[in-house]
Amino acid sequence: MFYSKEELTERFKERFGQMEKRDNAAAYSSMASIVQEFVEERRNMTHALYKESNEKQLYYISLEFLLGRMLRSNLSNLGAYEVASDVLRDAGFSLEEIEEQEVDPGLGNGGLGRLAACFMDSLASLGLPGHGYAIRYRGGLFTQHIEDGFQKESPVHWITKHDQWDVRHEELAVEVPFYGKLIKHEDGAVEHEDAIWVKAVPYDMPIVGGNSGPVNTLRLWQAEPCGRPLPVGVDKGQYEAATAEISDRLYPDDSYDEGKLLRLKQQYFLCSASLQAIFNEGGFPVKELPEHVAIQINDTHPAMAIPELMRILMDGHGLTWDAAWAITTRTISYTNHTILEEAMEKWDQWLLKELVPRIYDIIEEIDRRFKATLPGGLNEKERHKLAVLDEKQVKMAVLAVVGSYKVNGVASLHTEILKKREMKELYAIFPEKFHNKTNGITHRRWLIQANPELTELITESIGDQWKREPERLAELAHYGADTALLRDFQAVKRLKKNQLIQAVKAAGDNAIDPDSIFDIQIKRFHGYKRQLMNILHVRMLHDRIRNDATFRPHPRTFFFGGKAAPSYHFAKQVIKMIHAVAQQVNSDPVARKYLHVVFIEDYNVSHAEKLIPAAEVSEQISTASKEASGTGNMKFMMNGALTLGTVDGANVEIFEAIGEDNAFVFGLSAEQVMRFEAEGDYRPAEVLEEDAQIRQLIAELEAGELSDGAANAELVIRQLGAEEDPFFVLRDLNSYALAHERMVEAYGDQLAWQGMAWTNVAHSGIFSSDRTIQQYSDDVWDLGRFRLKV
Ligand code: 26V
Repeated sequence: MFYSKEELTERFKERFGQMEKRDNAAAYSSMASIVQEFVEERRNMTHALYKESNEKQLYYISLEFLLGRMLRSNLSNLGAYEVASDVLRDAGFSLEEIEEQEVDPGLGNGGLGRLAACFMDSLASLGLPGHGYAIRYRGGLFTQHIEDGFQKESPVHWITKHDQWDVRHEELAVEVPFYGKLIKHEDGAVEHEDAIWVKAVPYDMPIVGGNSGPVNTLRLWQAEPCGRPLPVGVDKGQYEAATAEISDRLYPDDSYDEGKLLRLKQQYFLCSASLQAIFNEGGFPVKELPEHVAIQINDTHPAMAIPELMRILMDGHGLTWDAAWAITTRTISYTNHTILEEAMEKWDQWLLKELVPRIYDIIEEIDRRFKATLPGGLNEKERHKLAVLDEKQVKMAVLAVVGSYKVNGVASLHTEILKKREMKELYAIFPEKFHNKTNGITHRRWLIQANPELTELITESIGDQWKREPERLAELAHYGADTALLRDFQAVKRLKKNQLIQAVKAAGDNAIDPDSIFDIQIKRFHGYKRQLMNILHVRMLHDRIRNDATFRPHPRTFFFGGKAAPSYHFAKQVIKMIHAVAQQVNSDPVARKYLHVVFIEDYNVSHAEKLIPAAEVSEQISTASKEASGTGNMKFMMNGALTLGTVDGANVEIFEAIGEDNAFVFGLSAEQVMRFEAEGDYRPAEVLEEDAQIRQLIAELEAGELSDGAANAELVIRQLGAEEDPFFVLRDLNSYALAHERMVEAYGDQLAWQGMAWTNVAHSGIFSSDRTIQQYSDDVWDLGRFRLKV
């Protein structure tokens, strides 16, 4: 149990009294440090409990953990939000206001990083011994500023501003070897000479779940110089700078081509430090590792955990190759998060060989042995697909599949595409490894914390057991025809819309109509996510309003938010285009009664927590087959927004759960897209020939109308034209517009609409990450449940 009101008041007064300035920042610091110390103690107790039990532990290794703010989440999971709120109120503060003092640590790009954070929450909430390993980047993802409609980036150093939730553990530091050369002895022993060592210092962050379960650990590694003598010729100053760089900043997700060396250093640094720490925890004979430890690698980014584990087992513990391989391939499992070719990691062989010679050496042997086991009769293409080393590159996805005991996709369509297409050859060899684990989101952060008003309404209807067992939200289905309840539900949405309006007002936009339909697309900017299609459609609506005095649709507000990777010029032009259209629409005296466009600058987890509860329409419009799962789609449905989307990723399972008539489905199917891609016979020009409205839109684009001057839309025009519209924007635009028409019509019958929204909430329980994590535990990790007795 957390402190009583009296205890907490006393503690708060004591800390706050010592503050120099008695403002919101001081109130935040005082409260946060009290909570931090409380959970840190629980974390230590949990650690002792795990050690004593000798039960299997899971380590989730990920280059990204997109946590969001901690104070609310920790208080809420401790069941202490109310008491903290009361104590602060008595002291003249509002908890909601002081929360805004907390820097949102952006240690992730998007879905993959946020998923890792949701998983941490679910592991702790289910009482499962699962811990995260990551890098303590000094700078998270860049801050986005909009200047004249263009995205500008600036670095953020969250750690300097951050009231620390993590604790440094110097005594648990390990050392990671880079460079140097290998000396191979006749008996097979390998020595690594003249290596340059980097110290990895862990900072441990407590992960508090709901349900008063154990407090797990997210360990963040910081790179520092270590005391070993440097090899001759290595300059001390340069060494120190290069060391600090390793944990300096998170890579944006398209910069695979830039600064490759540093990204590779980060990956090995994380893998090596984490594996060494796992062995240092110890408590079991090395050969029993798979019975005591499961390691999940989040995409291929930490795939070097495979050769690193081999290295430790062979060079450190003297195991033979076969013994080490048997252990490795029973310990490590891999999740794939994308089929986009450009995100499939490949490293130049020479780079690995130079930077991590022993690791390269082991990868070479993995490849050699694997190739030797391949059946005869494979054609050239198949052999390429099955090669770890291919055309002077190391293919991390092949390494990850070969070295893991389980491989999964993140939604059922995605897993099928992996099996039938992207990894077809590997699947033919290892059919038993492949499985699906549809993503989930923590309903604690995304419903209980972000939408307390809806939480209360749900609890009034079905009691609060659903908080522990979110699938019980299904009981809400019995009340779907209760008009009074649906009216209350509508009132909650209205309230959340007004709260959002207030937040956006603070950022300078005064013109949002609370009666308008809140239509939201928030996610990273990418061609396949098709923010372009959304904004082109807004422009089509604007044209119709101008040209047809009888067309006076229900007012709509279109919200956009998201960052484009700094070197992704196309995506940055789409951001510019959204601002250009916003400018036109919002300043048009007629159109602005019906349309309003808002761009949320520097979109992050905290913004998402305000936007999603206020949403009525959830835009999930990726080109079918491209979005591995999506998790925003789940957050929206759980908050009663209706999905307007393609049959892609987890949308498929959402539509299955709620029935297609409770969503607005449109566009090409994954199969159609893949067929077009295989045949190469999609011709955007044919779409233009048939559709005068789209033709006009393109003409406007070419004339520079949508972008303050043609030059700014050059890449967009090229993509839609010369580059043959690779994401099928023109092809799906018409069916997208029709889906919008169906949506607006449905909105006209508010009672029916609320019923549909209610159905979405009722069937969102299966998208809780508690379900996902339980499935991973049952099928992959085999963990036992714990309770912390305090
Ligand atoms: C790629 C790279 C390339 C090198 C530089 C750093 C970097 C960072 C990230 C990535 C790939 C990101 C892949 C990703 O975020 N996938 C998303 O994963 C979500 C969780 O499974 C899923 O819901 C989304 O559909 C999927 O796009």
